[in-house]
Amino acid sequence: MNDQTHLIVGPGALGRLLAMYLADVVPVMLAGRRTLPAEQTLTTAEGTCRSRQLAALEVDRLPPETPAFLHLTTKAYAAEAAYEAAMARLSGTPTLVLWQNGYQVQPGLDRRHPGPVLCASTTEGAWVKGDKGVTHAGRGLTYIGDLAHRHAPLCHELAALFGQAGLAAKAVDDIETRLWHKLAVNAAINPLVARFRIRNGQLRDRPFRPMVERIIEEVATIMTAEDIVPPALGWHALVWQVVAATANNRASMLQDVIAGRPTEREAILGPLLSTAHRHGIATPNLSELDRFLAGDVHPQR
Ligand code: KPL
Repeated sequence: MNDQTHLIVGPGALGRLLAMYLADVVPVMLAGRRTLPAEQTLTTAEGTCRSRQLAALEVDRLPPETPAFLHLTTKAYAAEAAYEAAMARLSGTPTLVLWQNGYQVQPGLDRRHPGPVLCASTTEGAWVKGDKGVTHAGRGLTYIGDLAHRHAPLCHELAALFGQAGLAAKAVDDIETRLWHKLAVNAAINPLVARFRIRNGQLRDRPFRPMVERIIEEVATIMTAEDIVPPALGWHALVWQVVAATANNRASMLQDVIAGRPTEREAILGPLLSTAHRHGIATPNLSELDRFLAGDVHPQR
């Protein structure tokens, strides 16, 4: 590892996607709880295939040299532990980049990390192909910003680097708002599709459509109380636009439920429910989905 290295901790679909693109322009190291084969294949969104050797190792075996950037690309619930494991190995303080969904990990690690902390919100679509590769399912856009509004040059540097590597990215000064917008979309789509085990597009049909509408109403009320700037389209149009654009997708939370993995319930619904509680807002629909995902309610139609 040298002082230009980008260390990516969390070798799931997003981590591997970033590694395969960034490795064209900077030294990259990919770390996880277990070792992946060094030879990784990227199937691009255009359908071409390319392979490369990546430095892939276990977090517990990371060398002490401090990378320039530490990208945390784990699921939200695994981020704190991954951060601790990586930082315990490094001798210095890298710039930390948080790629998690929701708005739970970001404020906590922003306070805790002694160096600069950037947040990324991406619409890149990817899935893993076993241990050996990643498919770039759909091209998206990544917004990069920092909650403290102190690191604009670093955000621009990183966005430019992603551009050189072939991934569209933009430095923004309102990343908090963008994270809340993504959280709102995730809250309106993910718990319902996970509960009813349906693809995103089926939310447009009965009996799901009115359920989505009720969730959007609750989310919009919470956002207004918290002074989150609404999307230019409005909350309803934003959600339905994403549903249409991802109609054929099995959302990440549905994939987690099917695979018996933990879900990002706490990172997505947690900030909404605690904000609602603080403002005295009733959230019967969000709360019921939260209880279902926590395992307290059995599925019913
Ligand atoms: O981000 C997503 C996810 O799957 O987590 C959505 C927008 C719901 C697309 O499937």
